[in-house]
This record gives sequence, C-alpha cells and structure tokens, in this order.
Amino acid sequence: MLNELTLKLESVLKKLRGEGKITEKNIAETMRSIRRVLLEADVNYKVAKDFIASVQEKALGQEVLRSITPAQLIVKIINDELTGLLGEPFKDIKMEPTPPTVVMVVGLQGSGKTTFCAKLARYLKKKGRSPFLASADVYRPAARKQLEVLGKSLAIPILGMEETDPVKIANASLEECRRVSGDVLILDTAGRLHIDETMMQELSALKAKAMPHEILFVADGMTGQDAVNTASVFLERLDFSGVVLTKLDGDAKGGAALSISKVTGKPIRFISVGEKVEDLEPFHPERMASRILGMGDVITLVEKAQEAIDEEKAAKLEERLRSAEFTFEDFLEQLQQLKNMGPLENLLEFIPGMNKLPVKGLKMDEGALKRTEAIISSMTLHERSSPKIINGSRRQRIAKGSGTAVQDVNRLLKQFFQMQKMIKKMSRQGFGKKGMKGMNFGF
Ligand SMILES: Nc1nc2c(ncn2[C@@H]2O[C@H](COP(=O)(O)OP(=O)(O)OP(=O)(O)O)[C@@H](O)[C@H]2O)c(=O)[nH]1
Ligand SMILES: [Mg+2]
Repeated sequence: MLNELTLKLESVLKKLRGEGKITEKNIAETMRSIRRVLLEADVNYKVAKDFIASVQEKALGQEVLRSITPAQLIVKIINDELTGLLGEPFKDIKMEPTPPTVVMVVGLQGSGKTTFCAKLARYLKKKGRSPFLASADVYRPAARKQLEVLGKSLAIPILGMEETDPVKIANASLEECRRVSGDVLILDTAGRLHIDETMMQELSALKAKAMPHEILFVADGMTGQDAVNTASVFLERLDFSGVVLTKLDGDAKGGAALSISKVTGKPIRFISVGEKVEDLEPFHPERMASRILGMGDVITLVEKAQEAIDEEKAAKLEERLRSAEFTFEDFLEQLQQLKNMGPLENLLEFIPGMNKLPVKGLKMDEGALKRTEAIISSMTLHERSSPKIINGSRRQRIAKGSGTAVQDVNRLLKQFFQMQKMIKKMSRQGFGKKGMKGMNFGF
C-alpha cells in the first residue's frame, strides 16, 4: 500500500541519517525533498505546503536529545504531523438507540460503493450486528444483482424489489429492515461518471427520505486530487459524515489519502484494500502514518490475525513466543492457521522493517505450503522441538520422507532459524500494548 510514497520518503530520510545535528540547512533540504515527494504523490498543494511548514517549525524548535539522532527526531515529528494530517482517531459506525441505524453510501461510478456496502455489512455482522442491505441504484439491474450476490454470499438479508424510484426504495428498505429486525440499514446508491445535477438532486431526495445517520463518501484512492475535488462537491451538497478510501491495495500514490481529510474536514473511516469482502480495514491515522513511513503496522497485523486464528491457541503461542521456545510444532500450526489469513504479501507490510529483512520474497504459494507441511511432518517429534539437531543425514532422511529435495529442507531450516531470531528480537523489544495474542508468524 502506497509503496512508492514510502520508498521515496525513506530515501529522503536516509540522507539525514548521517547528519550529526539539525541545522537550518539540512532541515530545509529535507523539507524541500519531502515537499516534492508529496506533490509527486498528488497531495493537494496547500496541504503539502502547510504540512512542510509545520514540520519545519517543530523541527527547528527542538533540542536533539543525546539518545536520538536528528533523523529519528525528524521521523518522529513527521510521524506525528502525518497522523494529524490523516485526521481524527478511528470512529466506528455509531449505533442508534432506536434501530435501524441508517448508513447511506455515495460516490462516483466505479469508486467501490457496492463492494464497500458488502464489506461494511460483513464487518458489522462480525461485531454482532444485524445488517440489512438495500440498493437504490435504479438504473442498472446488474448493480442490484451485484449487491444481491454479495449479500447472499454473506448470508445478509437484502431488499428484493423491482422499484424505479429511489425514494420508494428508501421507504421499503426501512420497513423491510425493521421487519427482519435488522439494526443497521446500509443503503447503496447509483454513481455517475462525473458529478451531475440530476444525481445530486436524487441523492438529496434520498437523504431527505431515508434520514441517514451516516453518509459515507466513497473515493477511489487511486485518483489523487480528483477524488478530493469530487469530495468537496459531495460535501457541499450532502454533508457526508465520513470518507471511505478504496483500492489502496493497488499502486495508489497516496494523494487522496493524505489530502482528503484535511480538505473536507471529515474523517476517513474505512479503507478498502482489495476486491474481496474481507478486504476492509478501520482507518487509524496513527497506524497509517507509521505504515507510510515504512515502520509497519503491527497492531493491524495482530488484529487481522486475531480475526483468523483460534484465541486459545494464540494465547499459548504468545506464551511460547515470549519464552522464545518457538518450535516446528508451532510453525506447523501457524502454517495451518495462516491459510485462513489471506495472501501473505498483504501481511508482510504490516511488520515493521519486514521489507528490509531477508525474509522478504518468501512468497508462500500453495505448493510451497504443502511442501513445508510435508517436510515438517517427516520430522520426528524430537527434531521438531529441537531443530538444531537436524544434521546432514537427518536432512537427507527428511527430504526422502517428504518427497522433497535436501535443498528444500535446508531452505526451510534456514527460514525457521531466521524467524526464531526475529521472534527473539521482537520479544526483547516488547510486543506493544496489545501483546502478541493472535500474532501470526508464518510466512
Ligand atoms: N483492487 C481493488 N478493487 C476494488 C476495491 N474496491 C472495489 N474494487 C473494484 O472496483 C470495481 C468497482 O467496484 P463497485 O463496488 O462495483 O463500484 P461502485 O461504486 O458500486 O460502482 P457503480 O455502482 O458503477 O457506481 C469492482 O471491479 C470492484 O471489484 C479495492 O479496495 N481494491
Ligand atoms: Mg455500485
């Protein structure tokens, strides 16, 4: 996510690393480079300018403590400012005391509204809510079908109605939602390629009728300042309550993410990071800032893992990790749980420094996963708990037993020891306030 931005910022900040102290000159140089990086990422001009001014002011006023380097100090300041720029702390959908809570989803065509509606429904259902979906996209039966298919796959009820008046749909969906005891109605709407008056009037009428508690504006994260300009118009007409940024899994430059909250004054609430229904994340500015600066986002990683893996096993694993006695038995269990967590590359970027570790590039395709399982299964229990004893002849036996080559066994052992080392290192540094519960270290 926003990889290019991260790489560029890292390379600017690397230059500072050699500097012994902060001077007006080296700060000015750094800030000029950062400003360029931001503009290249299509960040709004004024937002970039204010950001730089603010970082510069804070940096110059600071004493560099003996324990940190100027580069560390600047990174800290940039991290704080970036967090501020990205908006308020995460605000979840607030449930109304009298159901249903109504969430209306708006945005341009193809921005990801329908997909987001399904994702949000899934997210709320997982939290124990009873979502109800309805599509007010009266122009394209296919669009309603799309929501219906998504809703069905998630076992979430949806309004089945051949209506051509969005306002009637609003009424019917409220009624139907109440009837099935839904507590949150998610209302999808039609998008247009560009802002046009008919669409705006229609959405306003829909708003007046459905009286949504939340209007979420969905913006395509790939589009930079265009998204921000569109957002401003939607804000004026509909006064939405929050922003959803989609397609941040692709090579989005980051302009929309960094500008939209500042320009509209509304928080980014969720980000969409893929086409599948589970690819949704609550938006936490501080975590995003740290990801953008290449410092990883362990908390989100832990939360993702928690969703996918067994709590009790995770607690046990945490204990084992803390005592750094991680073995192949744990590894095997992790691999099995890893299968529930989605593609590995998505997880790597959450781990701080992961992009710099030799572990990078260990893409675990299905075949490799199977091979790894076979190799571990061919080890004796003793070997699994004390992998150090696995010498040359044992390696050969394991390779034969698992139908793999000795090189495969060697590679796995190497990865395993690397991982053990990393875990030891992390357990020394502490696992953060959430602890390691649910952390998944398979690769
Ligand atoms: N890679 C990626 N694709 C996404 C994401 N969100 C949506 N898409 C894709 O973008 C396309 C448009 O998504 P929709 O949800 O249909 O967009 P929409 O806003 O409902 O479009 P209209 O109903 O035509 O206005 C689909 O192909 C989605 O699969 C995302 O976060 N990442
Ligand atoms: Mg749609």
